[in-house]
Amino acid sequence: NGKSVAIAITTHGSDWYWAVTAVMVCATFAFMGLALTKPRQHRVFHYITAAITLVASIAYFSMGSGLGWTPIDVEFPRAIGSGVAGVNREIFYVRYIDWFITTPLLLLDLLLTAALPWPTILFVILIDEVMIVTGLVGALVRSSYKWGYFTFGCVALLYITYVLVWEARRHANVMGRDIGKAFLYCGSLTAFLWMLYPIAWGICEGGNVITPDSEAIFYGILDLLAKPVFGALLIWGHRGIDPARLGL
Ligand code: RET
Repeated sequence: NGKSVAIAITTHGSDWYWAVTAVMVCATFAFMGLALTKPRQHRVFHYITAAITLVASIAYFSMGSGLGWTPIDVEFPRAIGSGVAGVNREIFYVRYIDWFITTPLLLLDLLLTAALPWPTILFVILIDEVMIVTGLVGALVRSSYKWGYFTFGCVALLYITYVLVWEARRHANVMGRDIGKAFLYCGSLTAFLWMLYPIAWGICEGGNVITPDSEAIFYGILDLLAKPVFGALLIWGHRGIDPARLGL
């Protein structure tokens, strides 16, 4: 845009992004392999969970390849030459394409486990899409309006967290002891991890406080816990649960 003088991009991030890609690919094969050991009527959670790590594999493949990002002028130039107008930051918009597909699938995994009625599931997923899109737009905006988008996203996350820790948890407990337990583990992990994403956003895309290298580590660890580790825990939790009991 003529006034850009420098771009803060990852310098060591690529190797780490490739390592996460490898884990996501392995997890996808593992979840699909486990699906094949079950009768077809018992595979729904394997399929959803494998789709999540498959999409993440492609997002991480993109970031490892140095793709899926765009330079955005930062509100507070900090990473390089503090006070220099027009300093850019590497914003990985591909994360949000990943999250737009995978966060509804993660919620589907959880809310189907709790056997919530489908209109409730649909509404929670639509609010989740609001959260991801406001995060993307906020990340692409330079001015302080970005914090307005961020606030909308945080309100959406508060609603999702309320459904997970209250409505869905209670519903899962009514469905049976084993279902309640599976939900408690996976729902608690999700409620905790998802609250760390806006913190990461605030110090990366938002406030430009930490470098894109540190961002790679922060989001990478969160994504490994929120997708492959969550997925393994969910599939393990379903080992003795017949999907027919959940109306599936
Ligand atoms: C944003 C910024 C706007 C405010 C909030 C956010 C929350 C994002 C979350 C993302 C979860 C991603 C997952 C990915 C899978 O691995 C969009 C960062 C609240 C909760 C679980």
